[in-house]
Amino acid sequence: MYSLNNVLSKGFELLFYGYNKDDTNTTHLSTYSRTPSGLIGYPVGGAYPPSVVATWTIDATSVNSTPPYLDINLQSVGLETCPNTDPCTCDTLIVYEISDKGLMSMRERYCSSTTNNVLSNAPGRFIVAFFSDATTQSGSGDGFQLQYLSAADPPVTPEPDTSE
Ligand SMILES: [Ca+2]
Repeated sequence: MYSLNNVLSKGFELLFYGYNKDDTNTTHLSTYSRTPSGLIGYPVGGAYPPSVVATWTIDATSVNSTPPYLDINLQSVGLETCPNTDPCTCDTLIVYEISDKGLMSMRERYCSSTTNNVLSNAPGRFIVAFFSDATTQSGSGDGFQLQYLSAADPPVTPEPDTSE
C-alpha cells in the first residue's frame, strides 16, 4: 500500500442512492488512454443505441513534465433530436477538463448536432462522456468523432527568472 507522510492512502468510498427505471439495461463503456494524440469515436458505424453511458479518459501528461496543451476537434457530433424544451434532457456529449491540480470542470456540452468545433488549449488530461437516454428519437443519432493532438497555439508561459 502506498504511504505518504505515514498516512495510508486508502482510496475512496462513494455511496449514492437513486432511481433508474432501466438500470439493468444500461450499457457502460469505459476507456483509458495515455497516447498524446488520437481519435475517439462512438459508435463505429451506424446509429448509437439507447441507454449507453460511455467515457474516455485521456491522460497525455507524463511524470515530471508539465501538462501539454491539446486541441480537441469535435469533427462531428450527431445526436438525436430531443423533443423536450431543454435538449440536454435527452442524449448528450460532455468534454471535461482536468487541471494539473486534479480538478475536473466541464469544458463543453453538446446536446444537438454540430461539426468542426475546436476546443483549443485543453489541458493534457480530459474526459469525454457520452450519454444516451432510454428512448430513440428522430435525427442523426450517429454519435461523434473527435481528434485530439498537440495544441497549435499553446499559451506562452514565462521563463523562470534565473537572475540573482
Ligand atoms: Ca436518445
